[in-house]
Amino acid sequence: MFCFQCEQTVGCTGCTGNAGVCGKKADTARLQDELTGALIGLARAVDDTAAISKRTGQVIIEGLFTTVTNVSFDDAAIQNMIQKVRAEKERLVPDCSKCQSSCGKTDEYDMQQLWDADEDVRSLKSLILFGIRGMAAYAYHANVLNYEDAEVNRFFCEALFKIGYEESVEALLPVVLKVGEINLKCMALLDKANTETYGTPEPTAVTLTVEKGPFIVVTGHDLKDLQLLLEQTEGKGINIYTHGEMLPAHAYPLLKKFSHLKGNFGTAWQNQQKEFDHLPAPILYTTNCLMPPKSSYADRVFTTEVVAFPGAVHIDEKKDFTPVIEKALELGGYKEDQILTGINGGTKVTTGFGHAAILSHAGTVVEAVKAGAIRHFFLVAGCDGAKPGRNYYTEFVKQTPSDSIILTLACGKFRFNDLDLGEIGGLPRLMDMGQCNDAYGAIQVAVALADAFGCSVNELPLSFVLSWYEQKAVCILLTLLHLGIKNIRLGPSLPAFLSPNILNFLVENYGIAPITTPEEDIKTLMNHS
Ligand code: FSO
Ligand code: SF4
Repeated sequence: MFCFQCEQTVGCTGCTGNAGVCGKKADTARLQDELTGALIGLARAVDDTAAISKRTGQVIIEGLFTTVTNVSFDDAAIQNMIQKVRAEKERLVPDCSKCQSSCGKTDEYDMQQLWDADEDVRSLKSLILFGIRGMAAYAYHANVLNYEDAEVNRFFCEALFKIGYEESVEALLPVVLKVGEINLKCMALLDKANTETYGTPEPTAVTLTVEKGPFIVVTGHDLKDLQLLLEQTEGKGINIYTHGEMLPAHAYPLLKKFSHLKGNFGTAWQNQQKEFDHLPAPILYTTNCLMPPKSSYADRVFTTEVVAFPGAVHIDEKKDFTPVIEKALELGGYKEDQILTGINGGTKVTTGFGHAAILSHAGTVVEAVKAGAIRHFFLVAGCDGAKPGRNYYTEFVKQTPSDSIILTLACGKFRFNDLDLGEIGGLPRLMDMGQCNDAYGAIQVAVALADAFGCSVNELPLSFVLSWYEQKAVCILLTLLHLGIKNIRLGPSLPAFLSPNILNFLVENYGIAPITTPEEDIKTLMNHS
């Protein structure tokens, strides 16, 4: 096997051998390559991307999402997905499979060609592929709420086609940046889908205490699954707790009205094997990040949508959560209330500072900057992971000066979101904007501030300090580059799929740099603007 799509890849070069660090087996990795090759074949069969049908778009989105890190470990599910892709191609070009003198134009792509390509071409194609994999997750969540964008769907096809066709750095570079451009549209679509369906997020305090009695933990990003589970558990004496990237759900008016949506359990994804050990409750995974379950809780793991693990009960599209509900009642939960804490000992966290909430205080913020009460903004955001170097982000936040504001989003925030950093002018210094896709909101805030000060985003006293782990972080990074954002700090290590030349290009054109130490980076970043 060969896979180097996430941050924890072996030796910062690539997972090979029998299994990856994430627990993905060699056979699964090979099937994921086969699926990607089949998707390229499908994209080749769409002879007019302008006319890509909703059905083809959905198959491509589902197929790409299946290959994101920590989503599907189930070979049978991936094989089914490959068949679905092949069937869709057959529907589009039924004559190709019968052709005696095949021209090869709609052939599936052999991913080995990509892994063996010239290192700069491989680097750019990887950026495109991993970027659209991350973007597919966002498009998928929007789709389940009945929102879709024809331009986004067309681009998945165009990008897949280019991965299987273009061979020059010059032709691939603009496609890389276009992933960022289209991902901005895709995140905007999901923002619209979430807020039009569930209301505008409101700042909300969320307890980390788990009450006694039966409960269910819901993790991942899919708000629709949470909504359906809340409806099906209402009045059954079962409480619901969010986990990981589901935490921001507490801020949506239509979800917070359910009184049995009680609080948040646990911290970021990489702690799940410890935190779920002997948990007296089932866990429903709606997206990544799923780690291979330990035997002490494997019987409580339930998956849905594209998430799958061999042996775990999968809730299909009928969305009957009865097996999860029965498991919660059988396990019974804790006998007494459990006052749990975050990583730094806090007993509650806050979320819901989306772009609308922050921009409703835009006047106060602008005045505070003009009066010198706010000297700097830091967006400390992105994914968490297991590497020890990630303590940097906790230390960074702790060391930021008291006249700075920290905006955060995604699962990396669990390293510091239970800290009380005080307030500036009635606004908390630490504001959680939501899930990773709410990077869209952070961009809206940055653009609005730049407008208010009559300058560019790069001229604002604003710095981006990002942590990455998997492919959604890749598409968000590409969006920031597409917007021309400079001097991003990225860690805990740089992606293995950036070749030295491509990295140089990013350094020279965007000033992107690896994190160093909190002291050094705070000093440098505050001097930049
Ligand atoms: Fe984290 Fe996992 Fe949202 Fe990712 S839970 S690592 S970038 O899936 O998606 O932040
Ligand atoms: Fe390795 Fe990451 Fe690929 Fe898993 S997803 S095999 S950890 S590079």
